Amino acid sequence: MSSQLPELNAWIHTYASLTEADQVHWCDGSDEENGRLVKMMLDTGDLMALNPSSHPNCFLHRSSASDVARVEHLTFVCSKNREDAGPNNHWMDPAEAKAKMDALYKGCMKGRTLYVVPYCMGPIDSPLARCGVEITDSPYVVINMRLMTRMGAAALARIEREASFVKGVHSTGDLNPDRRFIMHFPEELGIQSFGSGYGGNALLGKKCHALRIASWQARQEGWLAEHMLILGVENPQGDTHYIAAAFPSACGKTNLAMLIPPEGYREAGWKIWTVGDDICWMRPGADGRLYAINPEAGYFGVAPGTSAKTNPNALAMLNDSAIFTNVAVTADNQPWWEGLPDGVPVKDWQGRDVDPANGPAAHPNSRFTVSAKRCPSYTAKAEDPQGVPLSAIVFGGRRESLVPLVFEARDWKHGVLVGAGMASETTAAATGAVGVVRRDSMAMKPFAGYNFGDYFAHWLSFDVAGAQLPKIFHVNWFRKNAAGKFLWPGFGDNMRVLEWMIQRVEGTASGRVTAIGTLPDVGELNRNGLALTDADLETLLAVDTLAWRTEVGAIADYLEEFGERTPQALFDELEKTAAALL
Ligand code: GTP
Ligand code: SPV
Ligand code: MN
Repeated sequence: MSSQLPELNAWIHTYASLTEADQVHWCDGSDEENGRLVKMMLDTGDLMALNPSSHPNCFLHRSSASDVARVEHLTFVCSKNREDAGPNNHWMDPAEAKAKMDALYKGCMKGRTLYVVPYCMGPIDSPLARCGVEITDSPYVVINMRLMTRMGAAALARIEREASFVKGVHSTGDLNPDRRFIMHFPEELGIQSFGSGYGGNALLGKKCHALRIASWQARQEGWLAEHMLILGVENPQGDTHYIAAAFPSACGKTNLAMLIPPEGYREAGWKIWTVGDDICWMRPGADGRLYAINPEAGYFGVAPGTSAKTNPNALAMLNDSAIFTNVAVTADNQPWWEGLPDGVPVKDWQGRDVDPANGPAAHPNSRFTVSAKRCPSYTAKAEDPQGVPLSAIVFGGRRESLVPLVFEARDWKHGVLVGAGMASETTAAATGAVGVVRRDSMAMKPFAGYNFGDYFAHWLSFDVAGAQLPKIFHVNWFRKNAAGKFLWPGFGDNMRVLEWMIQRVEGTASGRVTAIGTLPDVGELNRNGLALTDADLETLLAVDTLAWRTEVGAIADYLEEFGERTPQALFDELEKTAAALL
């Protein structure tokens, strides 16, 4: 097979030759194709069937033990000018990077099949959507891309029509971490990945395309590509507000996106609708509001911590047609991870007999892949080609101290500063130390495809006459007490914070103005049915002036790192906060 687009055929031909692939298979995304690939992987042991009565059509994949998360130190933005990648990215000269990758790709698919995976990020008929083609030698990548994107014949038709697409090349290679690179060529809309079969390193539509390349494209074209969930909050009157929220990896996007409100809210008629759980592309509409689409079609979510208590919607969608990666299994082959109250794991994520001496039974970054349509709170609005209008944008991180439960930025400019100054404790979603506080502007530190200084300026540029921009908030579900316990119950109870945000949007909550922004005034957060002491609530909503002065200084130092590219407006805004803290 081939396509009607000569440029695409020529590119495939180049890589089929270079990699010396045995055969080339153009993926059509059909059920038959998926069935054939699954059967093949069951035969080779790449997949293991899970219990067919409890988990029909569900499979387990175990990745190589040294290939379990994104590798930020091996991820490069190869722009022509080093300054365009910025201090927030690792940079390599494009020619040098290509030479390195060509050498790795040479002959790497001998005896293997090269899969051509055409995909569309976003509803197939949306003007906000963008397409790509991933070349891969991993059937696991193919079956995941089929769930995570609109993959196959329809995407290929759009690519042939538009004659523009992101070119991604991926080979698992020999999985040697010393020969592993994830390269991005934003000027050419190109991605080259080698040596990993895991998540964001290998499913190129996700972080590589939909964030690193797309953020670069978005800057040129006047939109934003962000690491954000999108949800709809429907009130008892039937009106829905859409909210997008950026939290760093493994900091609660999937959970918030499919939250089930507390009982009192449900009885009153509140509902949460899920549009997306990880990535948001947005642009101003004719009415000046920001309209958002979820470019993905599925969820690649963190398994540990997912339970009927924390995230019942996620649990419900995982009992059919899901792929699990690096979870543990019970004696009767049900998937298992830390945080599930029932079931006893017998094999750990590496297939060994469970032994607490080996650490958790499921890898802390073990994941599930599932179609978005399986989520009970899925809304057909996720397919709206125009996207959904945003009422609020939320930033948040994992901060055991200092940062209050919620505050609202003074205006857009201050909101951009709040996003730029965000910090969070690192998690298992990337290799490296866990629990270290680092700056992670807009949760995009690992994903912005260009200089953060330019990125902040791009954010500021949306504040023009006639714009009806969303209000900007910051949240922190992760404050701890002296004993190291979370102060805020989180999960479904985060609904209480969402309600306050909507009251602010609608102008029905007055709030309490502080130096860092507006917080809920006494009594404004709905505490019905909540076991939270007054003292704990006070801690959660306190602004420690002295500690914030230190934080403001740290944010100033951080913004200085981007030199002249940091917009002066952010320093001016920070100065306002500093003055208010005196
Ligand atoms: P990525 O897929 O890596 O981008 O992660 P994510 O931001 O979607 O995070 P996710 O919702 O999967 O949550 C990650 C971890 O944080 C899980 O173990 C959750 O149980 C936990 N978590 C999520 N929300 C809350 C919350 O409100 N409070 C507390 N304490 N933990 C939470
Ligand atoms: C993240 O790390 O933010 C993820 C998982 O969503 S991955 O696809 O590996 O990037
Ligand atoms: Mn993510």
